[in-house]
Amino acid sequence: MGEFFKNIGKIPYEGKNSTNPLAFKYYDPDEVIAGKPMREHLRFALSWWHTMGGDGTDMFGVGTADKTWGESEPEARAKAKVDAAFEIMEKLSIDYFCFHDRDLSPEYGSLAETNAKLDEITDYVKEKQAQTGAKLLWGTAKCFDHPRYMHGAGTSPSADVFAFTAAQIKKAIEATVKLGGKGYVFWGGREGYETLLNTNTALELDNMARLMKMAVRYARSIGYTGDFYIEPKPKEPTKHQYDFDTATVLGFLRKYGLENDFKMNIEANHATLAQHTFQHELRMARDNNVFGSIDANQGDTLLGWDTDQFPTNVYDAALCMYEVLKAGGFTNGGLNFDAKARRGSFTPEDIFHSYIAGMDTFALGLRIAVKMIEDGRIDKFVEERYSSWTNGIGKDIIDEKVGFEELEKYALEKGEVTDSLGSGRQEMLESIMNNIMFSL
Ligand code: XLS
Ligand code: CA
Ligand code: CA
Repeated sequence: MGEFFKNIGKIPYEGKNSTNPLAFKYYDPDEVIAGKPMREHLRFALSWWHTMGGDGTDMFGVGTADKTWGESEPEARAKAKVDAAFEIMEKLSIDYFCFHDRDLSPEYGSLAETNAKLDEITDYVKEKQAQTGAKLLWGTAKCFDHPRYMHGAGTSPSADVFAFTAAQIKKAIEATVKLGGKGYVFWGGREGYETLLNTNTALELDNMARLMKMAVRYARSIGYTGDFYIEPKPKEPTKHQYDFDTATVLGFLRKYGLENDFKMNIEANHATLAQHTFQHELRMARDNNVFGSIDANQGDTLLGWDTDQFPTNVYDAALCMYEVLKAGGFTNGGLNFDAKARRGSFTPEDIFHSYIAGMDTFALGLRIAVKMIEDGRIDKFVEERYSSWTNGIGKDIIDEKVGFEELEKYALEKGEVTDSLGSGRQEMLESIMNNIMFSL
C-alpha cells in the first residue's frame, strides 16, 4: 500500500498565532480542558461517503475531484479507499469514522455476492483498526440510492422492498458490531412522501416502527450494546420526511415504545432545513434524554437545500458544545463531519483544509463553551429568571399541592402581576456571549 498524500505530513497543533494553513490553531488533541483531553470531548469522526466517495457531482455537472484512489475495479478501489481513509485519519488525529454499507463496498450482482464482498472489506478495515486504533463511531445502511428504494425502504408500499431493506440492515448491523461500533443510525433517506394522493401514511409509519423493532431485537440478540439513532431531517430527497425534527421523532418513538433504544443524531444542516437552530434541536434532545450524536456541518442560510458544508461558524459551534457539555458530554456519540468540500475545492489537499477548518471550529466552540459555563453569568441569569418556582406558589404548583381553585384564590388576592416579571435581557446576554467569545 502506497502513501496517498505524500506532500502532507501529520497535522501539528501550532496554536492561534500560527499562519501555517496545514496546522491546527485551536485543536490540541491531548490538551486537557474541563477534566478530559479535547479528543475525548470532541470524538471527531470522518464520514466515509463524503470524504472517500464524494467527487463533487451535482445536479448540474459531473465530479471535479478524483476519488478513484488510483483504482478502476470496484474491489481494488474499495480497498484503496480503506488505505486512504486510515491515512487521512492518522494525519489529522481523527479517532473515529462512520460509514454506510455501500460506501465501504458497492452493490454487486446479487445480495449474496454484495454481502460476501462487504465481508472482505470489513475484514480489511478490522485489520487496519487493530494496527492504528481508529474506531467506528457508527454504521448505517444506504437504503435510498438504488432504484428499488424509489418509493422508500421501510416505508415502501412494496412488502418485497421492506424485506430487502430488512436484509440489508441486518447485514449493516452485523458489520457495525464486527467493527466495534457503538452507534447505528437510521436516517430516513426516502422514508417520506411526495404526495398524499398516493400514500397510506398510517401503514407506512407503522411499518417503519416494525422495521426498527426488528433491528433492535436482532442487534441485541447478536450482542450489540450500543445506541440506535434516528437522524431527523424535514425534507430532501422527499418533499416530506417522516423524521422531520426531534419533536416529531420523539412523538413517533413514544407512540411505538421505541424511546428506550433510540437517541438522536442531530445534524446542523437538517436543523436549519427544519427552520430550527442547531442549538434548538440539541436542546430538545437533551431535555428529553435522547441526546446521542452529532453530524457536524452547516448549511447556507440563503439556500434551501442540504449543502453539507464543513462547519466554520464558531458561534453555532460554541452553542452546540454548550449543549453537549450540559448534557454531560458524549457517551457513545461524537462529532461526525457529514460534510463535503465545495465542488470548486477539488484537490487532495482540500480534504485536509476542510477538516482542519471544521475541527478547529469545534475545538474553539468547546473552549468557548467551557468558558461560558465557568464564567457563570448566563447560567446564573437563567437560574434567577426561574426563581419563582423554587418557593411559594411556584413550588406548590410543581409539588402538585394546588389546582385551579387554589390558584384562582391566589390570583384574586394578589392582584395584577407586576413584581416578578423582570426583563429578559436578551441583548445583555448576547453581549456577554460576545465578550466571552472574543476574550479567549
Ligand atoms: C443525508 C444524511 C446522511 C446520513 C446517513 O442527508 O445526512 O448523510 O447522515 O445516512
Ligand atoms: Ca447526516
Ligand atoms: Ca445532510
